[in-house]
Amino acid sequence: MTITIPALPDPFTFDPSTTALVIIDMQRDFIEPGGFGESLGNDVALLAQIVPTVAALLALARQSGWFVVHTRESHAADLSDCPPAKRLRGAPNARIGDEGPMGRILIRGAPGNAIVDALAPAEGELVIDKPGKGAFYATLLAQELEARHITHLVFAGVTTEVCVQTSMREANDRGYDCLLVEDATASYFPAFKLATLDMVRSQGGIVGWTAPLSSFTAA
Ligand code: TIU
Repeated sequence: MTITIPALPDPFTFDPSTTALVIIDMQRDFIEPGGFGESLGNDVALLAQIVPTVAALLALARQSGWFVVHTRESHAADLSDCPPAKRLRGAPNARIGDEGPMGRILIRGAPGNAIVDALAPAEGELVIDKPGKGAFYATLLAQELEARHITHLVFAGVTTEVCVQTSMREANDRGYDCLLVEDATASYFPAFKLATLDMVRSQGGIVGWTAPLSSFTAA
């Protein structure tokens, strides 16, 4: 059974049984004070605002039988998967791996690296730890999606122009039809979010589609 929803640049048609919701990096490290996002000098309140919308999207996906994937940007405790080029950029006093108010910054298993409570993964949902900005780089995401015959990906999460856009471009190059939910994604830079939405759907949907959550709830 396929469903068609209003979207840009044109309507988006998908079959729930071959669709996955991919929620990118809704982690305390980006959304709460004291984590990686704030260490880079950002106002994290801009990201916290979308949590209720992402929660509503997650509830809809669970109810509709979509496969659900959560990602976490994270590194091994010994930093063996964190290139020095990544670690040395950003704030000099609070680098990846340094001790912060929520444990070691961006380190797998640290309290700050967890997904926020309101969006906690449920049993049977896939959690992908990713060392890069893209969700496919150095992870098993491609194999996991292929094994489930997934063809369509609905994206949400943070930040729009960094990890969400990188992951969506990786997915687009792998042949997935991708849609970004406009009000379920956020950036520390609102203008970058708007620019990303425009980039994705320009040129006939060069990277994919965008639509608000209301397009799905109406359908
Ligand atoms: N800094 C920033 O905007 N984002 C990241 O570092 N990672 C993600 O987007 N998850």
